[in-house]
Amino acid sequence: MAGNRIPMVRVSVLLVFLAMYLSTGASKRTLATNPNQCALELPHCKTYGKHINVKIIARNDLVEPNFEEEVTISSQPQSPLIYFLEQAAELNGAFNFSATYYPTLGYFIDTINGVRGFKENKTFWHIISVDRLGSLECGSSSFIPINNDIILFNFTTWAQAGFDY
Ligand code: B12
Repeated sequence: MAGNRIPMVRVSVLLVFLAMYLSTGASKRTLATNPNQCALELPHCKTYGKHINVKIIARNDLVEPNFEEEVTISSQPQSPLIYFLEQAAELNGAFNFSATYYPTLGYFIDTINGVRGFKENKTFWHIISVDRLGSLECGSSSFIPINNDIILFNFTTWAQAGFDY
């Protein structure tokens, strides 16, 4: 009797571990069943629901050479503004940007098409919701546009933007 009980205990322990492994979902995350893991997970992480259209305008009337670029991003999942900037750069070779990540605040947009703001002359890329909210009260990682929003990145001075620091 005692000789039979030991293998039974071993089998039970194995079954308990197998059940725990399956319930964590670990078996579903192997490379064999999900070879393109990043591509599959990115849309899931970024999606906030419905698909929207957003127009992005980058305007530099301040330093030479002046420019204005406009990109309309159509039917993309509603997400923070930074995602639409990424899409604008993907869609239009004439639009590019760089940003610095600040913990708790997200991305600060440093340059658009190579034009950079400086503390020394108090210039920056001011973010404005053209037809709805005016000057944004949060940055491109926190602001989530709604359908048909027009977002202007205007290269300007702190004073012109109303920031008298
Ligand atoms: C000074 C300041 C600015 C200056 C920064 C100049 C500089 N390089 O020194 C200027 C005028 C450029 C600025 C711009 C903006 N700002 Co500002 N700014 C501030 C302020 C008053 C003080 C920051 C500071 O000096 N902290 C002290 C230093 C020692 O800490 P720090 O971590 O090194 O500070 C840096 C960051 O705060 C960064 N920074 C400044 N503003 C922003 C905004 C965002 C979104 C990010 C990621 C970083 C960032 O620049 C600071 C200096 O290097 C804060 C309010 C506050 N009391 O914190 C708002 C604040 C941080 N700004 C804010 C906002 C919304 C903006 C803008 C998005 C406004 C706009 N509509 O365009 C833009 C950024 C646009 C872009 N290009 O991405 C919000 C951020 C809210 C949020 N959760 O997203 C704050 C909190 C004000 C608020 N509404 O309450 N800002």
